Amino acid sequence: MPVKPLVLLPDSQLRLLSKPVEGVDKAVRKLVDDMFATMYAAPGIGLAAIQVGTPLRVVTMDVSKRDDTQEPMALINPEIVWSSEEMRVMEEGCLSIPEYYESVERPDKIRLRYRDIDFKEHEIEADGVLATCVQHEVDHLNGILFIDYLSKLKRDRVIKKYTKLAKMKDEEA
Ligand code: GNR
Ligand code: NI
Repeated sequence: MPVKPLVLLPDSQLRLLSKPVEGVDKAVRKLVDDMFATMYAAPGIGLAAIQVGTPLRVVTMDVSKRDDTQEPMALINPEIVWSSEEMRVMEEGCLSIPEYYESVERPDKIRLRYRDIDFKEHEIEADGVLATCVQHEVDHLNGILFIDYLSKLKRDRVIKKYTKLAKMKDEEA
């Protein structure tokens, strides 16, 4: 289960529209395994396939609070089929934008349709951290980042900072 390198801002891959999975084969199972390894190593509570460079509609997630009770979830082709009028604000971060956190307002509750690792369809309701995380991950599948919800001033500042950092790393290499 190798840990994969994360795709970081301002990499244009993060703006791709990820493609639906047609069925779960060996390659998709390996992708999910690698994504769990990468997500837990980071550590993060969610990961979209594009963050490891694969433009498929695959998400891993674990919003459990304690380390000793892992609750791994793999979401294939997740779709938000309903969201509440009621909103909530949560501080968000993203593994593709390391060590940057900002408050984002999103629907408080959602209804999620997805397929599991056996390609079986499920529909669940989510609220709290799970609802926030699902919305953040589904956004990734559509090329949207949480900084897109901030003011243009804040967003431009963040992009500039990470562009500089990427250039510095490039020159090192
Ligand atoms: O690890 C993560 N934490 C987090 C916190 C608040 C809202 C969303 C997230 S997702 C993030 C991992 C990530 O970048 N997933 O795409
Ligand atoms: Ni993210």
